[in-house]
Amino acid sequence: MRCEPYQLLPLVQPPGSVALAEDQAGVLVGQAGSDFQMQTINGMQYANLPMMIMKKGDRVRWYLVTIGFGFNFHTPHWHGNVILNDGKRTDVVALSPAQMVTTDMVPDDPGIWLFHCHVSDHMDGGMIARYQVLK
Ligand SMILES: [Cu+2]
Repeated sequence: MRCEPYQLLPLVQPPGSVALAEDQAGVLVGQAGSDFQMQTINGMQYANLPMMIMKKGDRVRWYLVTIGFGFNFHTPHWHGNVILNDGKRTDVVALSPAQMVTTDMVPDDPGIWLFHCHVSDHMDGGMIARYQVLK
């Protein structure tokens, strides 16, 4: 089964076509009073990051880091599989601004799964990717 990437939302426009300005918190927002914010994973939005592919039973190491402006707390979350983080088996971790987390996964559930930030505004802003576990 193959899943197509999410459709780009109308808010997403070619780079350079959106006028940006800093709000009071120093966050870059679209002008014209919108709450436009670009939230990315490795610079890509809305599941357009190239598919991250692994095999069932692989030892996968995830390097997570936050870089950016303003409110930069994130909660990366994996659908379908769990990670081992600080001795805890979980499917979500918390990242503070400029923090790095290294965590390990041995995927046991094949398929195409979402990997996204669980902060609602960040999901809305495009902080969504996919990964694939092959049998
Ligand atoms: Cu986030």
